Amino acid sequence: TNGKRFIRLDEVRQHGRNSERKWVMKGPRVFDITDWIEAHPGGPVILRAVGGSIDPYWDIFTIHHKADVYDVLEEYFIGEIDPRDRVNGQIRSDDVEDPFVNDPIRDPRLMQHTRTPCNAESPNTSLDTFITPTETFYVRNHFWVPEADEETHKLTVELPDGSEKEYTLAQLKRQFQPFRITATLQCSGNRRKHMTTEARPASGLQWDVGAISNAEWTGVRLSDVLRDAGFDADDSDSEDVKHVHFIGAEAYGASIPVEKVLNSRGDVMLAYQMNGKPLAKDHGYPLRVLVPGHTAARSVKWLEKIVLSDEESQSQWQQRDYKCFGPNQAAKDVDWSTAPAIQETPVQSAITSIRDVSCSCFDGRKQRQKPGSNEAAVEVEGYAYSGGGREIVRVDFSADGGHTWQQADLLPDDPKGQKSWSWKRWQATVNKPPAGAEFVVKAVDESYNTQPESYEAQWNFRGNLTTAWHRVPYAGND
Ligand code: MTE
Ligand code: MO
Repeated sequence: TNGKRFIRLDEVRQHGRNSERKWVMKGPRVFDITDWIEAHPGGPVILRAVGGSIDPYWDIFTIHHKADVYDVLEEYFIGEIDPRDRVNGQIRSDDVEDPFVNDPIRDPRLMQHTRTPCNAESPNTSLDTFITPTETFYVRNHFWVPEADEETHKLTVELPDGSEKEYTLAQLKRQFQPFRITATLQCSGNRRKHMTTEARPASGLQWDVGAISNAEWTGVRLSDVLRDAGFDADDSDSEDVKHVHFIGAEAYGASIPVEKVLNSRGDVMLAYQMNGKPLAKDHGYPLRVLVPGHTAARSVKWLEKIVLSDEESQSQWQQRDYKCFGPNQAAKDVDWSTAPAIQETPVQSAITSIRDVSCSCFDGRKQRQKPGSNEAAVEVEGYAYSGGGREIVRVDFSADGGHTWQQADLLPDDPKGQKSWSWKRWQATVNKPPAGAEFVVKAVDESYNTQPESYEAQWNFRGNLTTAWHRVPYAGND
C-alpha cells in the first residue's frame, strides 16, 4: 500500500480523554497527540478536544493558526477519516463537537454582546436593585462553560514545595466555617463603550453600564483552606510566596497578591453559593473564588486549582488583557511588563434609570428636594462603587452638564462583609429640565478618590477601567 490509513469516526471517538492513546482530528486528518499533551503550552485544556475535532478550539484559540503549530501537529499524523464518514471530502459539521454544548439557556433579558462565548450585560432594570437577581447577573465568559458536577469536582491546592492537597466540595463544606459577603463584581471593561463613543475607539467588548452586578455569596475562607493545606504564613519557608494563582476548568487563570488573602479582613472566599442557591453554571458552578474589591477578572470561575508561587500567573489575563497604559500609547509599542495587572479598582458610578414622576411622589425623604408644588420632576437612579473595600461616601449629581451640583441620596442597604464590598445605589430628584439637558454623576470614596471628568484624558487602547463622569442626555417625554 501507499501507507494511507483510513480511520472511522467511531474509532476517533474512542480515543478521548479516558483512553490511553488520545487522538484529535483536524479537518479529515487524524493525529495521535498522546506524547505531545504534556508539552502543550496551553496546559491540559487540550484534553477538551481529544476524541474529536480540534478545529472549533483552534478557532477560539486563534494563536494556533500559524505554521510552526501546524508543523508540530504534523509529526503526530496517523491517518485520514474513512471516506464513508465524509461528505465532499470533509467530515460533516454535525460530527464536529460544539465546545459550547454545556452552556446553559440564558435569561432573555440579559443583553448579549456575544453568544459563544457568552458575554452579556445586566439590563438596567436589574441594576436598579441592591442585589442583582442571579438570572440577570452579567456574564463574562472567555470560553465555554465547562461540564461540572459537585459530587466529583475536586479542588487541588499546590504549595511551593510542589506538594498538593485535594478537596471535594463536600470536604470544603464540612471542614471549614462558612461565611457570607455581599460583593459587587465589575468587569475591567465596564463602560468601555463610553470611552469609544466619547473619545476614541478602544478595543474589546463594547460594554455599556451593565458589566457590573451585586450578589450575596456564601463559601469558606481561602485563608483557612490554605492553612489546612499546609501553608503557614509565619513560617520562613513561606516567605517566597508572593502570589496566589487560580486556575479554572476551561483554560482561564489569574492571580492575586498573597497579602489580599492573608489580610484577615480581606474576605477572599471560595464560594459555592450565590444569592442563597448553588452557583449558577455561568457564574462558576460548583466553585469559584470571590476576590471582593478586586477587578472581577481575578474571581476565577469553575475553580480547579490554586497554586502558591513567587511569581504572578503567566496567563494572558494577568500579563496582557487587564492592564492600562497612557492615552498616547498604542498596543504595538508598549512593553506589557511595565504596567501592573489591575487588582483593586478605582471609584465608579453610573446612571441606570431616568423616570418622569408626578408631584404626588414628593413625600417623605424626597420632600427635601423641594421642587415647586406644581412642577413635574425627574427621578434619576444609579450605582456607585469603589474597589479595595473603600466605601462610597458621596455621590454628586448634576442636571445641567456639570455646572451646578446636588447631593444624591445614598439608598439604605444591608451588606455583609468586613469592608464595603458592595456598590451603593443612589437616587436624585430634580425639577423636570428641558429636553436635551445633560445629567451627570460622579462619586467619591472614603479615600476621597473621585472620577476623572474627561474620557480623552483617561483613554487607553484596551478601554479598561472607564470611569469618567457618566453623562446622559435627558430625553424628556412630553
Ligand atoms: N473565570 C473563568 N474560569 N473563566 C472566565 O472566562 N472571566 C473573568 C472572571 N472569572 C472568567 C473567569 C472575568 S473577566 C470576569 S469580568 C468575571 O469572571 C465575570 O464573572 P461573572 O460571569 O460571574 O459575572
Ligand atoms: Mo472582566
